[in-house]
Amino acid sequence: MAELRTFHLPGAWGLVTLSPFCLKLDAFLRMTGIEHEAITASTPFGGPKKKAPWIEYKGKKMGDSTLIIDFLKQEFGKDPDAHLDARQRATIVTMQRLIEENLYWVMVYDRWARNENWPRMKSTVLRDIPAPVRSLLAPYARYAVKKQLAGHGMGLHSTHEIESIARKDIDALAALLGEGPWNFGEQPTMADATVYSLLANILFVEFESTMKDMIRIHPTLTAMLERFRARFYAE
Ligand SMILES: N[C@@H](CCC(=O)N[C@@H](CS)C(=O)NCC(=O)O)C(=O)O
Repeated sequence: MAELRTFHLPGAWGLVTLSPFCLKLDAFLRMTGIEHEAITASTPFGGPKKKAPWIEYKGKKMGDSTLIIDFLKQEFGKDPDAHLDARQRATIVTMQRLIEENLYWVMVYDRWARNENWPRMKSTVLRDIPAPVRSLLAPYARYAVKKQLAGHGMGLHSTHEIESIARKDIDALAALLGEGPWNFGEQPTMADATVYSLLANILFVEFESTMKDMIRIHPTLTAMLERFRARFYAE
């Protein structure tokens, strides 16, 4: 058994996981080559914060993708951002907040609140939950996520308003990338991994989302996502 075990939610359509936070951790591990055993969990409830991803390391559990990555950078002395200056690192923090604290919630809205995506949600993200439990849990999970959406505030907006919020964020990510090939020059960093973790979960999946076209109108951004996939997820 590997010393480091990581737990992520199920994947589909070629993505190892349909959770952006889990995908970011997975991408970090691939970029750094840190040895680990990746385990698919059917729900986030085994995590210490009841959210995915989480890790088990030296008998301890730890949750939150960013806290885990910061810990692993220290513990294994591997950091894809080691060569960046303070301003570039600060930019990554601001990009991460935009992606995870704002744009992520538009993805959640698309998957959980749009009726057309609900059957696919049940057969992908929730598919490993045994059928009798799933039929009881699924409507409750949907209700709980809609409550989270309202609590965050994203769920209080009209669809039109949500789309304009998403467009602004995606345009900003495209502008930050510029001509590429990566956000900071010739080498991928956690900026690229973080962008990939969410945008791949919009562009490369079969959930309906108006954000697909918002991404596609930026060929450089789409090319970066394809490049990241080819480099770290060639299988
Ligand atoms: N800040 C956390 C967020 C993790 C998170 O929200 N994960 C989602 C899956 S994408 C989850 O487990 N949600 C379950 C819930 O909120 O009940 C991180 O970076 O790991």
